[in-house]
Amino acid sequence: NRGVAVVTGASSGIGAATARALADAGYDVVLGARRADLLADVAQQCGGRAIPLDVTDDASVAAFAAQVERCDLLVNNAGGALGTDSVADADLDDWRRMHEVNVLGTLRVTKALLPKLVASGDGQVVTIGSIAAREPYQGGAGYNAAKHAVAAMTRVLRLELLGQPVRVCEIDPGMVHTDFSLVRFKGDQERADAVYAGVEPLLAEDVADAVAWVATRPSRVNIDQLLMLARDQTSAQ
Ligand code: NJP
Repeated sequence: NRGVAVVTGASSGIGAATARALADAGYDVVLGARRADLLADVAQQCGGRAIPLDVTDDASVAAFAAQVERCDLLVNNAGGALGTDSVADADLDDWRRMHEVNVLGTLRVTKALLPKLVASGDGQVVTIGSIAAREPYQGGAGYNAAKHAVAAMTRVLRLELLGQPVRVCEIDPGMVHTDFSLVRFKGDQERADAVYAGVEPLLAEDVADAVAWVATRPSRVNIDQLLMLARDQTSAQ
């Protein structure tokens, strides 16, 4: 047994696949997200424990963290994009939401579980960032900005923890076939499908495998950053 892994946004996509992969790798998995039905299904698939979590809500994060007695691995996965605004047409509500979920959500959960990660004696934080943090693309300024902030916070966290028994990694996926684009385009399936035109996207399981690989390196190894693209994807898609 490798201890307890906490996965945020575990109700679908990369988070759900990661919960399953970490259970297969020998972790007891704690799953958090808002959609309770989906979360319960995934928890059942991986023999894990589902706890309601809204990473944008201080009280929800506090209640979640209070129910996690031990944490050896935190996977900050909850996140996503909203809208396709140019800077000139930016929808401030979409921007606020993207920053709340991706940036402040990651901050809230990490801050709440950090004492338990240190107490683990071999704690790890794996944050799911994005290619958007490396190659900004047109039409996604708000999401690009949010994931840049996540990347900066993650790298500073690693520096803050030097000398303490906690490793910190960011995995930056490119195109992955999940509900990400459907959420981004607010339910417009046609626009969501158009994103993948000409490129076979990664599967959620591909990213989950990477999380499990990072998590199971010997404790002397810190994989700082890992960029994963679909084979035919340009770096700015
Ligand atoms: O998308 P999706 P992915 N509190 O929509 C949860 C990044 N990424 O798996 O609360 C708590 O299937 C939501 O759960 P629920 C992306 O930015 C993706 O692709 O029940 N949880 C769901 O489980 C994100 O960081 C691509 O609605 C909240 C999960 O987040 C990560 O990958 C490319 C929440 C989203 O699952 C997983 O996204 C890339 C909240 N307030 C980066 N709000 C890609 N797919 O192409 C949402 O570069 N969630």
